[in-house]
Amino acid sequence: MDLRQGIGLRKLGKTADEFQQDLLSNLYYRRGTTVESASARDAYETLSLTVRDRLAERRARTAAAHYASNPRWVYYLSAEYLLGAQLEQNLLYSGTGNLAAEAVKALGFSLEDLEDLDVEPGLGNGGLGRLAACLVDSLATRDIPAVGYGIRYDLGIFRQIITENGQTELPDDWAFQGNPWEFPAPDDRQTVGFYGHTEPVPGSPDRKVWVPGEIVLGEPSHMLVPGYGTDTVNIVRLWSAKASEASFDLSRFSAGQYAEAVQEAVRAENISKVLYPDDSTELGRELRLKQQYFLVSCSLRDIIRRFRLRNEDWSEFADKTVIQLNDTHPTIAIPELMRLLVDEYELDWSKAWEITRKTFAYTCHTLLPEALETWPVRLIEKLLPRHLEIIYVINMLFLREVGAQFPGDQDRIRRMSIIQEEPERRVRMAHLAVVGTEAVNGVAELHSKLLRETVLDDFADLWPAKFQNVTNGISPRRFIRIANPRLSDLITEGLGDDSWLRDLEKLAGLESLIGDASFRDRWQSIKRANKVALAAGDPDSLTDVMIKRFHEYKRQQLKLLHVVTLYQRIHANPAGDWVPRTVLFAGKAAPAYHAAKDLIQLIATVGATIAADPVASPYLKVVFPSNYNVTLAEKIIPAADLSEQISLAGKEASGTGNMKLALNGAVTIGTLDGANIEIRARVGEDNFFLFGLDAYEAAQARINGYQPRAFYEHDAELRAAIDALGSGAFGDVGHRVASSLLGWDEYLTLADYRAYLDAQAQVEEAWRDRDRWIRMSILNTAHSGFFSSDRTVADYAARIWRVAPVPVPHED
Ligand code: TH1
Repeated sequence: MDLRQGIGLRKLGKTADEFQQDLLSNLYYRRGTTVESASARDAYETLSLTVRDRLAERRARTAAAHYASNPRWVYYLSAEYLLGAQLEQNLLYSGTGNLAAEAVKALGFSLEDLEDLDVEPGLGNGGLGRLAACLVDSLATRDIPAVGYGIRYDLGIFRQIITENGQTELPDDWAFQGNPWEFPAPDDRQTVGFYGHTEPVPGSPDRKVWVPGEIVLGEPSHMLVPGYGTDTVNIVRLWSAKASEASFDLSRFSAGQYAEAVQEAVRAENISKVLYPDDSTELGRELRLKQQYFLVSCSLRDIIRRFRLRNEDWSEFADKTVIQLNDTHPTIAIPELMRLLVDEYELDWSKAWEITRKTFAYTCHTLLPEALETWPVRLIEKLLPRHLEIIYVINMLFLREVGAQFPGDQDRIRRMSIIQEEPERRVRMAHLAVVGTEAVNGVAELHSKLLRETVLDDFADLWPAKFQNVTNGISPRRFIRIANPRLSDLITEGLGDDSWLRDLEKLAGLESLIGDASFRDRWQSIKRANKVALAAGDPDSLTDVMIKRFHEYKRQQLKLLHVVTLYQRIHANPAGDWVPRTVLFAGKAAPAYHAAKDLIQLIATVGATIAADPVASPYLKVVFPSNYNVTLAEKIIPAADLSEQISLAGKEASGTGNMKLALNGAVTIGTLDGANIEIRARVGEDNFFLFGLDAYEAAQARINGYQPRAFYEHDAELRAAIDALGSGAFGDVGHRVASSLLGWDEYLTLADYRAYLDAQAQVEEAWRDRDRWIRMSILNTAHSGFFSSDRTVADYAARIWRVAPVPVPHED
């Protein structure tokens, strides 16, 4: 039998009876248990395998179609993936939700019970990791041959517990009970070198031999990434570090030195032990650089192995391969590909450089100076000696090009060099990423513009065509269909079918339903039902949501000042006609980011004070659920009325929570920052509460010598709020937060306070006119279609990757 003619599989069951039989067979043969003794865990594992089988069958057909067409591939390299829970998504994408519900019922369980056992792999920090997950979803949905490469951290982002003492972190051993969604592939393991030295190759001046001092194995496993409404199933391939046999020291073990015997093996396996819990901050630790090189080395070898399955000639490599770098974290891939091509495959430097530059593209996700990675030259020299040599050659040739374009402009050469000289010599990874790629993009219009005008201005002068914008997006399947089934059903009914889930601009059709009073009523009842389900506060109150990582630039402190002012106003006039509000905060702070952790603690303490206060608590409630993650976001977002997007303009590259909330009918209060600008342009100025300085005004305020005290002194309400925080009633944290605001206030919180409170007054006015509010809510959903990650992927495919879809033939 020719297995490539069709994939030669027995058909999986399509009816309820057949699905049931498949489930039973998995229960007996793969789980090794029986109906009588099946626990919920057994049922969960068995159901997951049964659903996975359906996707695996599509996967086999996808691989056959891809093999036959030998297409141009997209490889997405990312240190983080926040994939979210898998069961519900895979039920939806395989179309087996109803069959599954029936089948597990017969076993004595409900689907909801089993979904509660489905742990999300927390292999990322926030927006950057979740973006990677949305993009791989949309790549499959758009039938683009793609693999996402990442690291399989044993411990994901920490589990967070919030108390009045602030945030406590616990390890997240997410795969402790196993993970039914992944396929280990130990036979595709790779060998990764570190440390050591290089030796010249006589007669080949460009080549070197690298003799590593440490060897670590990379073992892959993959998870299936199905497309929605298509037969394509792509994969994400995640690498685990494993010690080689040689690293176990048998002689020490025999001598009773047990700890010493395994010490080298432990060191090797530590590489993929834990995700660094830092978001938008740089952390120059050796282990982090090891993780980056580990990901890159394993993935590039795998990419080359896959290329060579169907191709022989290196001159085709860049035509068949595009590698997208998700921020600078995988940028060491540029010198690594040069090393492989020049040292191992013996290509000329210039040929190798042409291939390398054409193969890579770079997405930058930030403007914050502290998030722009640089690595000490000494560290790279020690850990990756050959790569440093290659970086030096790349830099020399690059600076020669700059010198030719701008003769005598020494200052420009110093600014653009890949090597920073002062105060210590460091490698600027963003410069390396720009020099070694064909395209560079920011993640929202404003961000891409500021990249060209500020941090990368010299590069934009040199290569204007290289710089692009690709505005971020979100998966409508996960962030409305799965998160908000009630609203999704209403939309499907209103639009006549569910094709909007693959073509989100169709939501614009909701605008014509806005005049229908019963549609508006149902819209409102659904929002209320979602609030009841969330159970975070009075479902009739204004649910005011700020969910994101804690960072000073995002300005949770501004929201806190608003809460304190509301509290004080209610106290000053208990009989006033107050709009009841539930303010919901959720988010994690990096464990070493003390100012952010202070804010968490202060918010929790202020919240408890308000809850204990009989005057204010009927109108104002602060809730702070623990452990914000994708699963919790999916519960909060459908219940939100107001979306807080209040970063200092020019600091939030894009934001993606802003898109998820607008899509679910929350109205935004926000600054002219990141993708907020594009959201406002689409949903309309009347359906967005704008306030605050713009990015240019903010930069100018800093230059003009911003004085937070002046705002404090001139605004009695602001003064009262800060004084309350610093009064001692909230302990040392209150003092620290108040004095940091008055002392320096890096993110101009006080400058935007009054404008923010005025905008909040407009929010309350709109909320009191319930019909107006519902119309605003519907218009937000109706005009969020642009923010589908399917559109984002289409943009990358057309303008950066130049790839075409490869459809997978459908089989009934
Ligand atoms: C985030 C940005 O802060 C956010 O605005 C954007 O929407 C998101 O990326 C997706 O584009 C970033 N996350 C990180 C994480 C690290 C370093 C830099 C950034 S920027 C570790």
